Amino acid sequence: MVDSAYTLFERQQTERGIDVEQVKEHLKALKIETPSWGYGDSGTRFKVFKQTGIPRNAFEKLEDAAQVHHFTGICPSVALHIPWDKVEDYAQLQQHASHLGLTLGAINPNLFQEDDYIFGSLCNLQPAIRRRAIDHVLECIEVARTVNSSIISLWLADGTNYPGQDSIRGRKHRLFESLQEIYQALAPEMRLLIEYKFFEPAFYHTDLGDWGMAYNMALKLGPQAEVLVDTGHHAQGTNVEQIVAYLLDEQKLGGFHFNSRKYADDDLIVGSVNPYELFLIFYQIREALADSQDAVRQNAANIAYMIDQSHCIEPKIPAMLRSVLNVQTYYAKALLINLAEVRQAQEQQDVLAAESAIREAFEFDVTPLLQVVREELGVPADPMRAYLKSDYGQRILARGKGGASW
Ligand code: PSV
Ligand code: MN
Ligand code: MN
Repeated sequence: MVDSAYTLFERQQTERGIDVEQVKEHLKALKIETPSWGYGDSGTRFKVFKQTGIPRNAFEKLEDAAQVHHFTGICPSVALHIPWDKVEDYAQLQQHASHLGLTLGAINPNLFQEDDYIFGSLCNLQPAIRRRAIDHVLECIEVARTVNSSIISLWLADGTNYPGQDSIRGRKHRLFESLQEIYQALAPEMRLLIEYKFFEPAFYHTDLGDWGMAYNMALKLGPQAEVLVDTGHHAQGTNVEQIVAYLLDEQKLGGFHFNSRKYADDDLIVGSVNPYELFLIFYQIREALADSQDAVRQNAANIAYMIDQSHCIEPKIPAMLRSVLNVQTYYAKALLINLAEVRQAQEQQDVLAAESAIREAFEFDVTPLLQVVREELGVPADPMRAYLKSDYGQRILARGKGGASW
């Protein structure tokens, strides 16, 4: 059944001029990092919902993440958030990860949950508070060294709520100074990913409010600093794929935090609200992977794909599986875009043909392709069904209620 569906798919795509073997190689190379905080209890600012079976510590979060990797084969690393995942001995945590077949990925310093940070962290007017924030990031760089991670992923809650509350330019200068000290502490193989968000928790102005501000900081800091695009962090109607294309062209796209949004930073399952946007983001990446400039191709090949979602009404592991499978699906569809056909239509300024060449790829059913790729990766053809049939979800209920939050 799978075979005949795949044979048909392969023939159909080959006739369209798509190299299916190459598509499969790209799909096998895709790695998506899942966030430790996606396995903990979470909620909204109104309520944290406690589920039964939630990991009680960072070690158990890794055990849940290992399930996602076990059933998909494409999630070998886990992002940590410090101090949410604070442990006595990070080398021991790394060993635990390695026993589970995982590595530890991006280290996310937390600069938003201390009373001291009420008026900001790296941008704070008070030198002592900036010092505290910088020291925390430096500590995270040490954690990264210990666990062999090469990514520090920085998001700031810094901003103001009222005009005049603080000097916007003054804060910009303080931010750059703080970042410079952090940048200098990076090991040569490390990358500093700078994440932006246009609002929340600050509502009047945010110190890193958009990609331009993050880009400006990254550019001035140097080649080890890049921009992180969290898909939920944009105003309604923003053309996120244009930002992706622009950053790729400047070789400053560090990574993604995938999620879906409807109104604000909702952190819904990626691909659940606007799958076409996700597909169009991958179209830009796909095009960059085939660029004539080495540097652009290299940037496209080194993007850190990460999920940033804290599911509050969904069961955690299936929600993470759904997210990963959605990313894989829309990447697969983007790989079916015939770039030569698009280029030809562009040269002829045939708007409808160009749009059609993009949309056509989106409309194919990639299930047979993904089933074959998964078979070749040695994972179940239907990871969600296989996980639900396993007894893992039942077994973890013994952990009881009251696990770790975020
Ligand atoms: C902030 O909204 C954010 O996207 C940052 O990446 C944080 O580290 C993360 O969410 C926390 O969930
Ligand atoms: Mn994020
Ligand atoms: Mn966010």
